[in-house]
Amino acid sequence: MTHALLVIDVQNDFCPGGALAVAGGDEIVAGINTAMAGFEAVILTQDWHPAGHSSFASTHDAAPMSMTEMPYGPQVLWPDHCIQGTRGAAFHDQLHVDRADLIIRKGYNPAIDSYSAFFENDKTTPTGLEGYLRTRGIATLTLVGLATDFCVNYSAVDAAKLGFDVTVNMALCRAIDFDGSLDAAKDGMAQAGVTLG
Ligand code: VGL
Ligand code: ZN
Repeated sequence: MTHALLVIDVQNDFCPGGALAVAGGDEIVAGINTAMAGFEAVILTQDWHPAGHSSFASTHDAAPMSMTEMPYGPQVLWPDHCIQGTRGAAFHDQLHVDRADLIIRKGYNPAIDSYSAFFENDKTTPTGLEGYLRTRGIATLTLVGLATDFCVNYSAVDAAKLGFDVTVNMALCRAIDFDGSLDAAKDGMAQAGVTLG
């Protein structure tokens, strides 16, 4: 059975100095590179927004980190980040990108944010990752990356709901931890049957 490492959004904008910096985001890169050797498959995700994306506070003349109501439900409004083709959207320079079998981009739909590697935030539009994993015979996933409470959390919960055997290696993740989001994410992942390692 093939065991894959799913590396979530280890991009410059989520590292110190970036537009949506996660504290210690760069500290996990060396450990992720080392961990890659233990997996038959390595898959990277890349947050990849067009300029003026609907998840950006600037698009709504709103304050960053405020909430809005989208047709698909509540949505945090973020600072502009991971704009397609920019340095902020690029992977951290030290990440072993060459080891990846697949790089899957998400968040490119202007009207829908996409935290999860599997479904956009409307919870119905698929990214195609499920089909890729199933056709490769991958049933077991370990997740690492940024941010624990958003894209790692949503990806892990969706993967578990889809029937994958899911572990999140918490030592190789860092969180935004905004308004209790980290505790809520841990509870949600545990409830969904995700192993927090
Ligand atoms: C993320 C907020 C907005 C993440 C992406 O990678 O966790 N968070 N876009
Ligand atoms: Zn984003």
